[in-house]
Amino acid sequence: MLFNRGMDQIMVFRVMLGGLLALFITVANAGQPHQYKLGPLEIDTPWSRATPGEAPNGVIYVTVKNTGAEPDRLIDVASPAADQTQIHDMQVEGDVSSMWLIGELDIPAGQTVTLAPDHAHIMLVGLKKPLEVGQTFPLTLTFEKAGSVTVEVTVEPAGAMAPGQGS
Ligand SMILES: [Cu+2]
Repeated sequence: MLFNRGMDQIMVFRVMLGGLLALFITVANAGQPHQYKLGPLEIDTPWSRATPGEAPNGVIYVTVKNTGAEPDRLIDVASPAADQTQIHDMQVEGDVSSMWLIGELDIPAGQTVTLAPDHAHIMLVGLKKPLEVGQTFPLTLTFEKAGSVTVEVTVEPAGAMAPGQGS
């Protein structure tokens, strides 16, 4: 009996240790660059911005570098965070910014395409719940030639202009 109780305590200790370790890993990951490789494509640090409670839409930014000799094309984006996930381009003229849906985005050979504030972006239309700082959610990117990859998007503060500012 004493022996069994001792084992139980060891198990409890192990579970607690595991929990602490998981917490540490989560904190250590915040603000760190996340890089993914898909054939010749290098996908760098997908990030998003926190949204106020009522905001219907969110945004995702990411950098895609094509290290290959062939052009590729982003043809589909998907995320469980919203009803629809779309590729948008945008333009700023004076005080007026406008954005519109584009079906696909060219990733030319040997070039880096950056989705960033005031540029092309991925739009989360109809958020299922508000995006909170430090939270992560999945995004699946599908390219015409390289295929699909699911990446982790980290939510930065609402006004962030680059990833890693929220930590
Ligand atoms: Cu948009």
